[in-house]
Amino acid sequence: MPDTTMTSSGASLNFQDVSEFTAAISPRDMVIENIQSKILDVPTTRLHKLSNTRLRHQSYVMVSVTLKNGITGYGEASTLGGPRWAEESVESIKAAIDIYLAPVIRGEIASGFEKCALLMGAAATRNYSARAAIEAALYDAVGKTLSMPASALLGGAVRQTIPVIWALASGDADQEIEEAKLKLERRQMRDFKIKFGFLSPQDDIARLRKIVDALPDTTRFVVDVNQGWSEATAIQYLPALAELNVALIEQPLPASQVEALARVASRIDIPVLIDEGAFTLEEIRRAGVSGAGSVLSLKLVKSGGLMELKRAAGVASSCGMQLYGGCLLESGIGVSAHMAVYSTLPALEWGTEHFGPLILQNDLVSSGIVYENFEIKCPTGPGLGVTIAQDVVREYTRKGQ
Ligand code: MUC
Ligand code: MG
Repeated sequence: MPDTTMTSSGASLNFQDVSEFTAAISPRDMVIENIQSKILDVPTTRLHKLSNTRLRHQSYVMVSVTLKNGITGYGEASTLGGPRWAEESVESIKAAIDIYLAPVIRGEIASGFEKCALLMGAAATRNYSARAAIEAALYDAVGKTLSMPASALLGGAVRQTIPVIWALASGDADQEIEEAKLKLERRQMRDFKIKFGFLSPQDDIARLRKIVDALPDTTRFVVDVNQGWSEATAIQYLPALAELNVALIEQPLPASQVEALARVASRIDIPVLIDEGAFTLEEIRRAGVSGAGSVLSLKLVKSGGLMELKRAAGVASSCGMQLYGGCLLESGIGVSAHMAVYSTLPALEWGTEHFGPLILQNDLVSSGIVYENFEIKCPTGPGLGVTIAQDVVREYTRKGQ
């Protein structure tokens, strides 16, 4: 029987619509039946160097979650050069998923995102990448079931595209200039992140100067030291970066040195982008309140899930921090999970750096990720909105796992 109720604003709610809807899709159809994980090693187009690691291939754990209704959702955990950027490795991620996380959510209803997150958090502390990969797969499966994009389940998209930057990280300035010019010519990226810390500060600055001189005056540069400097080195060399008009200095000091980073931030004219130094909501608040970072790099590897990533953005904003859509060289699967969140944030002042699919010799998705006019389009299809390239996945799946 139709039951129509008026709201305080005068709009009518027709409960018959709701019951028809629930009759069509019962939560019981979304019971999690099967969770699989596999390690993939995907070759990159060139050597990618960071202060503390380097890579010629990028490793992932791909997760698939199959529901009672037969629908499968996919998620991905990404690592950079082994357990170096963070403590998780693909091997530890796969073990955490198979042994500790999958058993606690099997039999749960996939759309119970919060409950699943609580169960996973209780089963494994930290292990953020592993937990985020599963949660992404849940959003993909539920979105596909309801024919809705994951962003709609996260509050709804408020932007359709996001400006995207590219990282120059070979250490060879001539190669990096050529690479940057190609990105500009193809209208893929016009701003660049320069990875520092694997050369001496003097050599890194000479390299940067050469790149700055060769690119248009309008180019915006972010310098990421990946924890490679001490406070003294930062005080000595950051003025040279300010002279080169660097827009953001990312994580110059070790992650734990929040007070020292706050001292550095108070002396320089470049905003500090905090990355490895702030994973949890408490760490973000501490960084924001102490002045150690005026911009936060958001990443699933630090938050452990899509909902928590939204909360991270909220906490940072509440401390007056601006937001930067960080990455860990994800394939199109991980990119789409980040985009689902980034597209819904009230503010994302610095755009994103999700260039991962373009540095892989082959992306793990065959459709859904589009770079155009220096921006990345936020996927709009059901779930994460991407199609898995099953042949590519087969080719790069690690043997004997
Ligand atoms: C990082 O530290 O920001 C993102 C781009 C890149 O080259 O490295 C990553 C991780
Ligand atoms: Mg970084």
